[in-house]
Amino acid sequence: YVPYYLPCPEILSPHPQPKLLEQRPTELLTLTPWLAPIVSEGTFNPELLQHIYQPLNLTIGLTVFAVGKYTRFVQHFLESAEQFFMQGYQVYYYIFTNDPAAIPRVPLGPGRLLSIIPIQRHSRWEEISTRRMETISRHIAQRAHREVDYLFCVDVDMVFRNPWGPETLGDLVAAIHPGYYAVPRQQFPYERRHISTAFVAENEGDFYYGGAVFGGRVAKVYEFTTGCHMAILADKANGIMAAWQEESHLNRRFISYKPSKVLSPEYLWDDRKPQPPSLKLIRFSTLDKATSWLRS
Ligand code: 5GW
Ligand code: MN
Repeated sequence: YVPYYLPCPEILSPHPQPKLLEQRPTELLTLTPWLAPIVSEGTFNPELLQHIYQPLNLTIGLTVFAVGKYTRFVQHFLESAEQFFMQGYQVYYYIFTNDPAAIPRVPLGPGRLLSIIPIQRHSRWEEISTRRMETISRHIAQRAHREVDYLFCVDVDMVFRNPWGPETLGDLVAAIHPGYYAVPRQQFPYERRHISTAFVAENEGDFYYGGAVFGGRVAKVYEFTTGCHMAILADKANGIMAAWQEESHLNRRFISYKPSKVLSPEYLWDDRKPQPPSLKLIRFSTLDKATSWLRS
């Protein structure tokens, strides 16, 4: 349990007054209809948040998968995370890989730990991208629930470009997909077949979330990943693979179990897209990888 306001002297130090009647801090929506904050640059005061969260002595876990050729992304990913991810907090990296010897030794800052966890290599790529929920769920039950307070689960083919801090912490956190933030929900690439457990009707859906970033308090991430895994298993039993595999199940689940915090596409961007003026600070972004070449 994280108390929101601590009576520490620093939060009494001067900071700008919040203005109830002033113009909006950003062009983006800042609150969902279920009253979850939508986090983007301008909506929070980093110094104030640091004063609130630093004394809580939290440990933040970060899982990534690096299977097969994707081990080559680890170096850049980790170096950028060392620079920008939860700077000043205790961080526990968990790297799941079929090839531990291929994981480079990146020097880590104080309070930061890394664990390499061997996993099997699956031949079909659909398998790789439907095993993450199961693997994370099991890992939390076996280990991570004791080691971290919050856990983020992200793609490895990405880099941090600007600070990612305690503004991202919440019970259950989703990130808006960079490809669909301006698209009507009828056009979201949800699973549309009724026979799948990931089915979403035309008149359902809030935001289209990316499968490359989710997280929250570790117990909530356990419930979330276990639920997604069960739904994937049910589909498998019926011989079905959802349109966008785990991302389809993640999106289905976030409709029924709303995230308590939503990250704007600043936290899940794609460098192949031009940065729109509504996004002030790109913090975490997909590398322009030669997809076809990597997947061959
Ligand atoms: C390989 C081919 C096709 C799809 C996925 C993979 C793959 C993914 C792989 O061979 N090895 C691997 O470690 N992954 C993990 O799954 C990486 O952490 C990767 O970031 C994540 C999601 O796969 P991506 O990044 O290829 O998916 P998109 O939707 O971001 O392109
Ligand atoms: Mn990716």
